[in-house]
Amino acid sequence: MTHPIIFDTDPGVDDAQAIAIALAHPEIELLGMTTTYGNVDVSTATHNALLLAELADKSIPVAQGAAAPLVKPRHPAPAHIHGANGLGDIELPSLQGQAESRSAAQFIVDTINARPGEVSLVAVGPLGNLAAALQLDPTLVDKVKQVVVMGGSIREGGNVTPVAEANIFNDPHAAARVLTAGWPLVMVGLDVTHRCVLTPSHMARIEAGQGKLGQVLAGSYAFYRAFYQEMLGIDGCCPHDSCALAWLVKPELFTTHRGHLNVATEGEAEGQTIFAPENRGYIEPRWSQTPLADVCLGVDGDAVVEWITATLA
Ligand SMILES: [Ca+2]
Repeated sequence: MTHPIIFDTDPGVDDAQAIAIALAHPEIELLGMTTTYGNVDVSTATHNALLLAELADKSIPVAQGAAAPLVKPRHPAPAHIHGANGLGDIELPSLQGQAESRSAAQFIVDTINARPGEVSLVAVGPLGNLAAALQLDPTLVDKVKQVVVMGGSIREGGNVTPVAEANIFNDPHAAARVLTAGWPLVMVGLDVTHRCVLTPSHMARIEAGQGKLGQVLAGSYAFYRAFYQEMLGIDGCCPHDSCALAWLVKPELFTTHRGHLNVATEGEAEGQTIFAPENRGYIEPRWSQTPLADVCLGVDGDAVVEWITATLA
């Protein structure tokens, strides 16, 4: 089965690897990329998305989107994790192509409406573009095939606050709209991405298999790896964004639970994702009133990392 997708992204080191997978995997048809601020400014995200496709000798439409959160002020981009250029501050080749004139949200609306019921939205950055697309065309909830979100955390705790994962924290108001919109949605969060560790030997296989793109992936990985070593004490990286594509193509490697999602938009728990399992009663019904969604809570991490590596080797 082939999966036509729109990839919504803020590249970003782990985004870059996921983009390489979306470009390479025979069962993924990459219809376009939409960009957002997050790991980098949106103009840098757009530049990197275009460049990564060029390095793979592919011509893929890229539409630029959100430059800032819907409501809250923007935090500075995390240059200590992804580098100021989003790709580990390695020297990058020059770019030939340019972005679409359409906005990311309009691109999402047009692309899904052109093939109703067929297109999956895979979102691996802050969720402003998906929120904006929903506002432009609320009927997307019935026309998208599925929405796969890399973001959030249920049991694992957060990575930018004690309870919040970065993509959700970056725009909790957008995330609240997207995660409760009532479209078919699966959340691939830290509960599973932290169980996947891509080691230097996996990366060596990827570098060898990806030509010019492999050099960029390997160079940026080296920078990202230093951060992981310092912060988490592991020799390797969690390939967060690639896990969303692993779910798309190999859902059998994950355990999902169905229930209701809510997002804390303000206060100490800002950006926390709250999961109420289906049919579970609580002292008040308020956590169980949002539409049902699926969340990944378990994964065969070794198999996911092997899938990533084999796709790119
Ligand atoms: Ca990302």
